Amino acid sequence: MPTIVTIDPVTRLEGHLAVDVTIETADGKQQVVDAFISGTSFRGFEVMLMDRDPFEAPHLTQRICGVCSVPHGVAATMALEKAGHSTIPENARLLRNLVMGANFIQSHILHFYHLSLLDYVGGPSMPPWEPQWNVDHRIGPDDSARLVDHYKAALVAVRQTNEMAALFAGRQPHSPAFVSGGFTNVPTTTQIAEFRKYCRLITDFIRNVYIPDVDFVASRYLDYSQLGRGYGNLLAFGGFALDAAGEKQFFTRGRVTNGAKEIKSVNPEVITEQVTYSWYDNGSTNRHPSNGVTQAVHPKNGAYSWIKAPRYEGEPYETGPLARMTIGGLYQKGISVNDRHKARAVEALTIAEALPGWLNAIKLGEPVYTNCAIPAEADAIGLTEAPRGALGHWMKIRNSRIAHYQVVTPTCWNGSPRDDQQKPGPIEKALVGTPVEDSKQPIEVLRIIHSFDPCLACAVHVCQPSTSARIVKF
Ligand code: NFE
Ligand code: MG
Repeated sequence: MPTIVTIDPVTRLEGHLAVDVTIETADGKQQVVDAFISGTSFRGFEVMLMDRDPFEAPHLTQRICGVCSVPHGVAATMALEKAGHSTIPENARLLRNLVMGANFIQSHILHFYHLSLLDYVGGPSMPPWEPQWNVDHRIGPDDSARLVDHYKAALVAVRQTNEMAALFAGRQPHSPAFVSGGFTNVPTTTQIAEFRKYCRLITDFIRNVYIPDVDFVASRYLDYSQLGRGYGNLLAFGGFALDAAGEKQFFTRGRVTNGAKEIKSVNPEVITEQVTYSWYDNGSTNRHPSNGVTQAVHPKNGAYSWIKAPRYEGEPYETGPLARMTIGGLYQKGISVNDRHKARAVEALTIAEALPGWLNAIKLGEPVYTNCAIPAEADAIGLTEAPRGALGHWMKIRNSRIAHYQVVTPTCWNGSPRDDQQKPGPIEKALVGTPVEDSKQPIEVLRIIHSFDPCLACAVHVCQPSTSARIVKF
């Protein structure tokens, strides 16, 4: 007899997510046979942007999130600069990369220590370590105590990465420095020297604490190198521009299908968002984002999420550090829970090691801004990478106002519900086949969901209020 277990909210992620998993017993073992991921809050930024001055797009879209605001600023300014046929100065490109690099690192450290580690390690008898499920924690008291210390050290590291980004960005999150045409801050020798100091501290932390901790936890949970694979489809738009036109990117654009070795090209024209199972008007399903519509319909028969279902040529794709590192040839092991954590840590180090080069390339006294005249009419697109994966902004300008704006975030890809063909989203698929020891405390489900680092809205951290999952049907 199948059991449907609901976890609502799934905590230790950004925003509001719920999951229903169907658990069945096969060969004497319980396992997940189906999963439904639901984004439970409506934000409506795309609607809010309508009829605004296009110049506001980087500032408003950064408010989508408190963790990944920087890439939204980058995507929106890229779109505006495409509209204005404007090429930003070298210094602006470098400053954007430096701020976005610090932003990625803070997100990755925060994710491992503050959002994921509690799935694997028992901590002191106090929040946020309690209340906690009584599950298979395979790490002994001494190692747990060390990891709890690192949890605290990681709070400092996260603060440092935010301070580091704010040196150039003015503040974090939601920087006013991201403007079409460049950057508002003129860097000084003091800022550069300070940023360099933070680089050293953070690189040390990633190399000597974060990566060893990821390896250590994985060594105790080796079965998670086989769990949570999903479709094996990986997608990256590419990010961190290496030239003025943004043609060359530090993280490359590409696509992998079904875990194959071949890196395929990406054609953004074949992306659509499907809404049969989302609380949006069915008439708007399967549209390219340049033509997409955000028309909320709630309640709606069969729908179960506020997330739309982005698809590439009709297929679901996982996006994020594992996709980027695999596509860039920087990580080539597998696709699993442990691989996602490791690829994220490898990416943090890769970025930390790139930062000094970008810092050294800044030319003091050279411009950070060039005028970018936005035309009265334009169709524009900004594709980049955010910590959680491929990010796209599609904009139409008419009569000098925003006439259309669609954002497809990484978690739309990863956390999407069924599409028009009933094909589950990547996290839903990754959950299927997962063995579950105790359906009242399905920690395995949380470990898989957290490995994707989902973000459904801005940061809300809540303690799991009850000690068991809610079983809603038998
Ligand atoms: Ni709110 Fe984000 C990232 C974007 S959402 S954290 O990374 O875009 O998936
Ligand atoms: Mg959208």
